[in-house]
Amino acid sequence: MAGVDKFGVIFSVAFVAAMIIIMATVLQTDSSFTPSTDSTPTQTYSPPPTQTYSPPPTPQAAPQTSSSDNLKYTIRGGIVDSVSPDENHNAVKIMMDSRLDGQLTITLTSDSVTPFDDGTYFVTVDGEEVEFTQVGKRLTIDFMANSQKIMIYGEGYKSGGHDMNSMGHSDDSKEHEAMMAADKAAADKAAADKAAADKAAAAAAKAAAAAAKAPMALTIEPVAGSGAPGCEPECYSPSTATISAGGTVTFTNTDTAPHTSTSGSAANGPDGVFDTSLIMMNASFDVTLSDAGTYPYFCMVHPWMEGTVIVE
Ligand SMILES: [Cu+2]
Repeated sequence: MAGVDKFGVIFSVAFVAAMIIIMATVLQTDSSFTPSTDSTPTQTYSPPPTQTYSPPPTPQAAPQTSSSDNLKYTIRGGIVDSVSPDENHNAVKIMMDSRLDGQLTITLTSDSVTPFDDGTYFVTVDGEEVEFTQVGKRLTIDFMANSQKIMIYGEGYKSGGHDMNSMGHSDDSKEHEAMMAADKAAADKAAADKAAADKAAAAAAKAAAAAAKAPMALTIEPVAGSGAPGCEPECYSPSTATISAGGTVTFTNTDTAPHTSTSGSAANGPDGVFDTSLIMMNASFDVTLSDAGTYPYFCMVHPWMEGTVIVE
């Protein structure tokens, strides 16, 4: 019942206000009006000529809504708390209290928000765009129960004079700023993406370099039959091997003949860096090389056997 009482009070206020206006204009002296608590809550604006439900706003209703700040409207399903210009948004703001699904019909004036170029407006109810019916400047807007705010957006505002144009431009520049900000964000993101890509590429290159880095250990063996000439220049396998500094080369003899791997060359003899001495079949000898460089070697037994170890 509290809700009904509240409505009743509001009806009373609206009623009395309407009557005062009527009395002022029509010089009626009847002061016996009492608020009708029987009005249904769906009909906020009760019968007085100030607000009618007849779709076409009749001329006789005009005097009661002649105020330039007071747009003419009718509503059912709720009550209007206020109708005010929202010049910052080139809109008319209607604050309302609705308990039921309802409908607001409002007639905009040349003093209120002006329509977009195509003569239409953009309407939201509680921030959601809604469909509406427009006949001339009269808009009929359906709303759901408990809706609180209807906004009617247009191109501009005439009531504010030329300030409204700059207001419009202000919005444009805000949009522009937003676009600039968006562009900058996109550019920043692109830069960040590129940086990330570069970083990934660098990491990949580093990984590739690491993968390409010479091993710390490898095995070299004489090819089968190298005990007789004819295997050159690849009598060792691999004949040129690369290891990392500090790495170890394991010379393994998989051939039937004994061989050596002796640093130096057949032509100039051993240089004294390393010498496996004679390695018998299935035996091996490890050589660790700490210093980067290119180390040629040969087989003391079979001088046609020559190879190279590269230390990186
Ligand atoms: Cu040999």
